[in-house]
Amino acid sequence: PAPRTVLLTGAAGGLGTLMRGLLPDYGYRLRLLDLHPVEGEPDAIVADLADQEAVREAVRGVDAIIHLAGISLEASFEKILAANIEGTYHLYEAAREEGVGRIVFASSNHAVGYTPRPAADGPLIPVDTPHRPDTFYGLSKCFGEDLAQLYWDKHGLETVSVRIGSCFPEPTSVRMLSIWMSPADGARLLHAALTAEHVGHTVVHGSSANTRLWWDLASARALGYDPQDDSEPFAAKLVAEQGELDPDNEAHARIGGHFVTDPPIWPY
Ligand code: NAI
Ligand code: 15L
Repeated sequence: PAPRTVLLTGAAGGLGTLMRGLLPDYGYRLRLLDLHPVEGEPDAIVADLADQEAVREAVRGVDAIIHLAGISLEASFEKILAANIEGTYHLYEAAREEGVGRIVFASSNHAVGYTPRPAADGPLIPVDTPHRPDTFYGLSKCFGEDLAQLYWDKHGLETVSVRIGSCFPEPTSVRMLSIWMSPADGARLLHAALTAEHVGHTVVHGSSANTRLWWDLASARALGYDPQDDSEPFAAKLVAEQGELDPDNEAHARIGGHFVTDPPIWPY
């Protein structure tokens, strides 16, 4: 049976806000959690992932968890350690103790950010490409994926790790044209990840069916994901403003974009 009550962590964030708008249409009842109050949602749980008791209470009784909470850009190792590494561990431990069967984990392209972007006519990046984190942030996503594998192998707790490209209402850079995931496709992919049978620990790339796609969507499609969007209608304007990607520019040569530079250059 499809899961009904789903805990959405990081509900106050950009992606959390988009997904809490879209997922109820798929029939989910969402329980929301964030470090900060969630606008217009007085019942949302306001808690830090550092608070193990609060996390355990938050996961109690849900059918599945969508784990978006955490630091979403590069930060000091200490901050990443607390929010993304220890915080994700607390969530998995609470899920194991409370018998929650499945987590959808928001991993990131930055877990493999040093992977060279494929040539226009070259093969797409496969989902089993080795971890090549481009930041402490990306490293925390590698940890999350490995934690998910451990909890599947040892405890039978299932996870779909979604290596999200860029999920925003519109792509804002030429790089993003290749890894953009429209919010509507994001909701489609989360729904597939929540409902596919026997996922064990499955890693998928999270993007729309972009003309300029860099990575393989096969494992996502195998879950039943059928992306409907393509970034190409945004391409002409972005290329006119920013030019095509320059292979001699360090920040254009790898899929992590500007996260690979030291320090990362913002905005990306
Ligand atoms: P965001 O920064 O807008 O939202 C993250 C939310 O997590 C915030 O509301 C924040 O308050 C909450 N949070 C941070 N630390 C917390 C803690 N210790 N306890 C409880 N809540 C905490 O980020 P966004 O863009 O919404 O991303 C959501 C997730 O998806 C993140 O894990 C991010 O790494 C991942 N992701 C997002 C991508 C995107 O394109 N938006 C791309 C790849 C991955
Ligand atoms: C991410 O992992 C970030 O959370 C998001 O803010 C974007 O920077 C995205 O990757 C990206 O690479 O565009």
